[in-house]
Amino acid sequence: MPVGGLLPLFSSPAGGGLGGGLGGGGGRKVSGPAALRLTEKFVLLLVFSAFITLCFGAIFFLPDSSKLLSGVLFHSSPALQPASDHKSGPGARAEDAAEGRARRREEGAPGDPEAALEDNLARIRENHERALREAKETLQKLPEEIQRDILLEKKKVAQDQLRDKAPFRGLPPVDFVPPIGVESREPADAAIREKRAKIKEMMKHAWNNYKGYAWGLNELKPISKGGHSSSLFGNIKGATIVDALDTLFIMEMKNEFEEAKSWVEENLDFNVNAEISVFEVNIRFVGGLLSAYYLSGEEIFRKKAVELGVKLLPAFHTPSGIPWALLNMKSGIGRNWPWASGGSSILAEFGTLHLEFMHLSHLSGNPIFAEKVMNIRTVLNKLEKPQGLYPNYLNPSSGQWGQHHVSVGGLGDSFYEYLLKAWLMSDKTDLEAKKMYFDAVQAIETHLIRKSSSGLTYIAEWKGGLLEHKMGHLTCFAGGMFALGADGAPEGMAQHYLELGAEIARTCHESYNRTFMKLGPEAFRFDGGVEAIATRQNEKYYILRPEVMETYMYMWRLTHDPKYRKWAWEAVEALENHCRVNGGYSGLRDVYLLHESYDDVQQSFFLAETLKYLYLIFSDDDLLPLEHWIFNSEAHLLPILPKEKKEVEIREE
Ligand code: DMJ
Repeated sequence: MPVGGLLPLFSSPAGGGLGGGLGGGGGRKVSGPAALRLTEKFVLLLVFSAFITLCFGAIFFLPDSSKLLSGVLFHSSPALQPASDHKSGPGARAEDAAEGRARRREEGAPGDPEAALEDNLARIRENHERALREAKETLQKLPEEIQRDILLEKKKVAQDQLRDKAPFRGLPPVDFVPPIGVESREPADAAIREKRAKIKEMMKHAWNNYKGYAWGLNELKPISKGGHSSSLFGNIKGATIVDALDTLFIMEMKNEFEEAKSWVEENLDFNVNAEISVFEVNIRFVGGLLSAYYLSGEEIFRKKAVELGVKLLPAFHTPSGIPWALLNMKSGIGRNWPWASGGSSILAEFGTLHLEFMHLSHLSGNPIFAEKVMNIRTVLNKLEKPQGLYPNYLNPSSGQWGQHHVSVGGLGDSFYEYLLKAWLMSDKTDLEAKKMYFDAVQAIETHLIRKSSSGLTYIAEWKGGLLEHKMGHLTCFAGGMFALGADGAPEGMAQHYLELGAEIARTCHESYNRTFMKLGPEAFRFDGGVEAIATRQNEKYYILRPEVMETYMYMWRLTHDPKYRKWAWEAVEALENHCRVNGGYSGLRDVYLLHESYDDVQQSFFLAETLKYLYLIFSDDDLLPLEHWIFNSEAHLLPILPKEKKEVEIREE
């Protein structure tokens, strides 16, 4: 159908004006110049809208221009180069920069601004052409056809919804498998015993204050002594309770665990009319409930986990099956963060559902959860990856990448973690996940990992081919990840990955050590003459994050190098000196200040992760052995599914 078919007013009986060209004659009678001006205005409006759409497209697909400069101007050197290769002294920085640029040109990629620009232009052209093609196709459709398409789409979504709901009339009985390594012996060494007891006391302080001032609410405000609610959970309540369950269990705080369980039984309600973050609710609530079930065998946790999993299914009702970031739990309507590149979903969000969803299928006997996350993988595997890297943004409607930003920190981090852990959790049978993980890590090493002038290894961020020499606190989890994956590394690479983990741990320790409070900033930089230091005011805060303790925990377990216990204890002292207040533990606004400026939030992940990892560092290895347990991204425990049990049981209807 030609465009004119949609615009009957274009043709005049005289065949003049725009109508002669577009309408092909025979159209409705036009009464005069005023009407003609109206049609002209309409056409102009259409053209103008198309133009604006294209401009917006260009903005979304162009890399951040301020970062173009930083990528070109700042030096970096490959992390694999030995530290001694790095010159010190005043001339070193400029030479390094020149070497860096030459090397990037040889590689023909990430740092070459011309190639990157060319690349970006080609991508913009391609995107514009696609947008134009799609617009033309839509314009060529009859209104009835468009309406039919909409109805079909609606029907498909409704069918999907029905299908997702249908099988959940009840849970099949399962035999609870007693958990391995949950009864902990007291450490033999008295000094270690004392330290572990201190960490348990910290947990009591955090829990009792939450209980006293914010019971049943999501988080505690330890300074103002009240509840703190975050929009991440909509109006689901009790984030701290669900997040803390397994820490209470392994610390043998039995009474507290029982009161938490009763709260879940009586109050945890998912019938809420509010928008939640699918990722956050999954890692904290689904993960926390699954973990509590696997540790205690209490049916209520399995029931609640599956009930919540079902509520999350409508998030996957997108054309590609890549889930929305945000979901209204009542209406089942999803959307993405408004700031995310052109309506994209976020890699670290949709990529951090796999472990929990595989267990939901395992515990419910229903394959639907596993199908949803396996489809994410299928979509990812079909896409071409720039330089082998995974961009942080993926559009759920087109199934195409958004902005080419890559990060092992915020927006990307736990996607990589879940690839590795999917393989481990499958009892090493999920070879696809293993391949995806090691391929991704190889690309990350080539394009993102660098060594500073003084020899600190760091993981930079990649924006449209250019590097930003900044590492987030979140990125510090990667030390533990590299070490955990070392065992399955390609031949001859195991030691290398263990060392890489150790180097990242050292860099993150430096980021703590170079502050006044001895707690790390949100992000630290390796440019403008600084190393492992935050230079921007809005990156100097510490919100009780766990990633550095997480890496120390894996490094301790895998190497038993005493420095990890020493570093962990430094952090305990810093938390006690600067974050502990009468009403619990608070985050800090600036870790470089001489006096505490509190943010007045006790994050639920402080109880779920930070204190749990610290406790494990001062426990024997037979408490939650790594051969039997996987920690989800919120440090919740999921057992490895033994080979013979890994198949999802399909329930007879
Ligand atoms: C936690 O909620 C999880 O570890 C998540 O994967 C990243 N951010 C926080 C802690 O910093």
